[in-house]
Amino acid sequence: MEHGEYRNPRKKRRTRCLAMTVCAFLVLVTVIAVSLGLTLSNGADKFKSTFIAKCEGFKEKSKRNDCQKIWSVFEQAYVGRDPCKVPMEAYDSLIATTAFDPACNRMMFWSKTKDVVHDFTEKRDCFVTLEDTLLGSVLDGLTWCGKEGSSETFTTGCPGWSDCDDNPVRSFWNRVSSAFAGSACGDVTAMLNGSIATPFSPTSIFASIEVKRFNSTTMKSLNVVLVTQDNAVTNCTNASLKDLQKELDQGIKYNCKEVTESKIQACGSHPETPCGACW
Ligand code: N1C
Repeated sequence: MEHGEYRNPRKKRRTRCLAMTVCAFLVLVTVIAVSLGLTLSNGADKFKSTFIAKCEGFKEKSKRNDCQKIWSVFEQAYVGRDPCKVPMEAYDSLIATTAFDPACNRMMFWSKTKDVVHDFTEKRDCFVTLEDTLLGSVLDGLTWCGKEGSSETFTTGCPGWSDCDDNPVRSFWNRVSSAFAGSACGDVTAMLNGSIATPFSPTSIFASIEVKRFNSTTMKSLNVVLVTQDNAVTNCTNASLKDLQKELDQGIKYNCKEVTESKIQACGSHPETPCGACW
């Protein structure tokens, strides 16, 4: 054996060991990247399939909805856009493709009382909230956004409610609430929270969008149910409720009644009592 061909076995082992480490590292990186990619795209696919499934499960008398069409009109509102630059008008065509069935005398609005209201409306089929309509029921509780230069829907990393005004979720609720309130007719009910200092809060969707859309040509009265705890904090003389009366279109009658939460719960558990007779 010539001198130059001599190999140090320890050096050889070290080289092999290094190669294996590099290899293992590369495999690990690939596995992480692939699974991250899958999780992200699964998130988006899952969002679309949730949307379609909820949409198809939504039962409307006499109507079958084209949920694929509704999905594609929906995603056009935010896909490929900066998630802080989606104004409420972006959902105009969505609203146009999914008109509300008017439910005169049974419409229920709310602010800061979501749980009490839905607990009640689930048990008794007396009132219709926005979550009982197709779009409201499909999108309640979901988060979504797009990204510039991408054709995907994202469900994580989206701007939060207060990060920017024109985010896809906030603009959606503003737009759909505006349409829902615009269709209000007859005697309308609103459940407000009597356990907070300002039940009619200017920053709420109820105050900033819905009340402004109430129209006396179709609406007869607004009946506020102020939901109180047994030790009431606020009553119907609350200053913010005076503002609510001032905001209302002349010609819409205003009523306010304090009702304890326990009474509303008891009401919900007696489905045999006629609607509305509970408070
Ligand atoms: O800001 P709010 O209440 O006054 O909005 C409530 C008001 C209701 O009358 C509904 O018609 O606006 C409509 N609405 C919804 O139906 C709705 N479902 C789920 C507004 N927001 C809705 N959400 C979510 O609740 C939404 O993502 C936002 O975060 C809250 C607003 O609730 P709020 O402040 O108690």
